[in-house]
Amino acid sequence: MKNKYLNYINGKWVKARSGKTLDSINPANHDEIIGSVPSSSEEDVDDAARAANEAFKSWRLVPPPRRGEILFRAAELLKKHKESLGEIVCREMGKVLPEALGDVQEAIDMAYYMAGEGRRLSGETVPSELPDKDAKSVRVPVGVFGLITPWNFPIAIPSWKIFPALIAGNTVVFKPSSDTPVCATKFVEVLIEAGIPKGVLNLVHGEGSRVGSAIVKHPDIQAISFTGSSATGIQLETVCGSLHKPISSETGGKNPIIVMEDADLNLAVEGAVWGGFGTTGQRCTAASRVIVHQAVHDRFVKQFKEEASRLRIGDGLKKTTQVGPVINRSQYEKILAYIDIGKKEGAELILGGKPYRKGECARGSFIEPTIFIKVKPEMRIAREEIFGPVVSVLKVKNLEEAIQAANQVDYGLSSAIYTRNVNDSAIAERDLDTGIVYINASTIGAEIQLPFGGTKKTGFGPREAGGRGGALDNYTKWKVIYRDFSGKLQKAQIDKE
Ligand code: UN1
Repeated sequence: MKNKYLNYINGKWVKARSGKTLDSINPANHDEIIGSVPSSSEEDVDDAARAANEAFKSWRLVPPPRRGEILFRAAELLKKHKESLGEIVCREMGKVLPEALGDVQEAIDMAYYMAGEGRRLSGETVPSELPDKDAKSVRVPVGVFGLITPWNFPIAIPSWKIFPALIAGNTVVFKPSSDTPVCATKFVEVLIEAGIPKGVLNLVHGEGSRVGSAIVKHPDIQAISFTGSSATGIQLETVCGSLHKPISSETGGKNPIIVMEDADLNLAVEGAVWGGFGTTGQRCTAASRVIVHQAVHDRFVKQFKEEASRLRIGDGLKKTTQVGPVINRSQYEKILAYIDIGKKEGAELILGGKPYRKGECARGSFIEPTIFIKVKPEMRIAREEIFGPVVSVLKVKNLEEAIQAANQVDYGLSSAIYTRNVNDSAIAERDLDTGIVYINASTIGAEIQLPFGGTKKTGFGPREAGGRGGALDNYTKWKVIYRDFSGKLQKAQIDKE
């Protein structure tokens, strides 16, 4: 018997109007169906958008500290359900259990953080240039937000969007990835238990091409936040542009680790292995390039290959596993195609490069950790996002060349430098053109209290996470209020005496 999950619209669990469903499968074992969910269409999005629009009328008036109490309860409940949520993340998305628990933890952190924002949400109070008049700016909600999320952080990324949207007084139509719909449903169940009123949070499952585009075009949905591929991001940005609809998108990355000649090599190798092969390379922040100073290149490569070759591949639920499967068949094909491209471009494959089919792994989509050396900056494997366990190593002469190679891509999410030289670290911090820079730490593992996002084709619009300068700017708009209590007509800029 397969578990059947539903949409959540206007406070009720409902099927798609068409009655159609989609199956979600375990990437570690394609025979295991995690559950079926509605395959929704425009009419389901319409129901959700209407409900969200109606609920906005009262939710916007709930004092933010009261909204914060609901988020605080959500945090406590997420803590309580952490193990079971982690397990479902592991089974449906494939990441290893400790990372799956980290995914849930990121949502817990975000819930507490945004709960606190309920008592801050501050604007400015400034003096007026005229007597008996005051002036202030306040943050107001935008309205109904369409939130479209990916499969690689199936709990964390929805939390980055849903919690700031709700604390600010918006209502939501949430469309999770069709690869991880059960995680999203379990997450929404917890939020309902925390007391989110009906219509405030609506969940609509289905294919991105259908449901995602219906959300973006719906006239009752005032703004969009999207995380996913660059190609889809650009498509959605184009549609939103033509509709004059704000969108923030967080898309690709091609994140470099620079290893200088004076680096702690053991630490750099550990960072490269964790950043390159953690989450099977399926993070936007994954360290898919390592740029190594020629003086330590050969030693680094030898050690990196040794460490990576020891990684244990398998089902993420097994305690010994370090690298899980890749999400689905089409990503599997895409990653293998990139490995082929790398070989044809003349890079040297020194590790992996093949599907991994030992024992039970034959039933899932597993690929060996793969390392290419002699990669040149202009090669496609050095420029394009692969989103799998494939790392390209580039050799450089000095810091200047390293930074140039690091910046020579269309993306700019995160970057890292391993060095003991304080001046080199300062130069890297200044010149690396990415939204996040790590010094002596890998490219993954951003914390929620600071803005997350990047430069160039990595993103568009305000950043995710963080408070001011990040998520709050995305989910609120400014209103400025002047109050004149002089009882007479006063003219700004003109009444100078
Ligand atoms: C992503 O891959 O889209 O910084 C998000 C990190 C995680 C989030 C990654 N906290 O690696």
